[in-house]
Amino acid sequence: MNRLRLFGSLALALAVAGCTKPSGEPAGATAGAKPPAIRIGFLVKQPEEPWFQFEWKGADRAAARYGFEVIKLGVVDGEKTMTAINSLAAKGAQGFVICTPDVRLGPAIVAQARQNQLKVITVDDQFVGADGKFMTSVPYLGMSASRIGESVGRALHDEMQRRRWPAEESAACVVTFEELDTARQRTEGAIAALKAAGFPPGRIYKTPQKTTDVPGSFEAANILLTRHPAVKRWLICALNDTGVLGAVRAMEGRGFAAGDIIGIGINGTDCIDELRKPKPTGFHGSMLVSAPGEGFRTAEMLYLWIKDGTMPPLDTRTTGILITRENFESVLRQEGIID
Ligand code: FCA
Repeated sequence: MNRLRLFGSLALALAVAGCTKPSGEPAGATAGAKPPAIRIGFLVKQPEEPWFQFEWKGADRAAARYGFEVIKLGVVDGEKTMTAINSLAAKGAQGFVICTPDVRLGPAIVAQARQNQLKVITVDDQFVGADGKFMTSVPYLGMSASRIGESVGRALHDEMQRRRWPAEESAACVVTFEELDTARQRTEGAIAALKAAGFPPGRIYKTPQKTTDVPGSFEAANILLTRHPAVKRWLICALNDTGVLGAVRAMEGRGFAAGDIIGIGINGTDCIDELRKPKPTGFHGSMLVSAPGEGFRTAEMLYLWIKDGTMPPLDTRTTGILITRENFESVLRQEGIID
């Protein structure tokens, strides 16, 4: 099956407005002169996270297909981001795709890009302007966060019913990171679907993670477990796989058996080792979205924008499918995520 099939079949260009100024000007080409080689940056906030490594893989595939160069850089904070943009310009790049370490850096990133005549596409985390609103003039590709979150909530409830858990002994641990919109939309979606399925709203507990890594969600879940010692069985959701993994580890640390935990993540890329463990853990599954597909598509859009002046759609959303221990190997293989 075609590698980028999930992405291809599920990606949906929602809105293309024609009125917006591109965030960079076309690289100048003098009549008769050979056009400069196309070189783009692909900047990500958490280069250690498999999700972003798979996005890079997808960008590399686009580069191999079209014959351009990708410079991959981790940008863990604002300072690194600004340095990276300057270094891309110095290397002769004409644009970059970015998942920013902080969405509020949007205006500064756009200004720096303009100064260096670089085009910008955002992936995953949409820029927020000084007015607190999304910067919808910068092309964005990311998850249909609410819908994916709702699918998580429904899948949690289905699995709980399959296991015949009594609602009065169960609760939902929702590890949140609400300062990031896509994260908030995902966890709110999960909560809404749980409520719609009939899960008692008073047994849905949010707990904020300070950092979006395993230690951050481990700590958040531990605080919740201390507050609710009477709960016997837990559902878990979070912004991504990593958020759920930390909470699963916290529950294991408190003696909960795998059968008394149902954790469902988002990404599908950061739980592969977990799903491969010979014995099932409380990490039940994940909503897989194609990271290579997102990397390929954004790099391709940027390349065509630079080469032909084709303005990318301003808002493209992707959706996902549930993977569990039963189907993950075959689905991830089809996606080109594992060999
Ligand atoms: C955010 C998260 C990542 C991934 C991405 C699509 O950037 O931090 O793990 O879910 O959205």
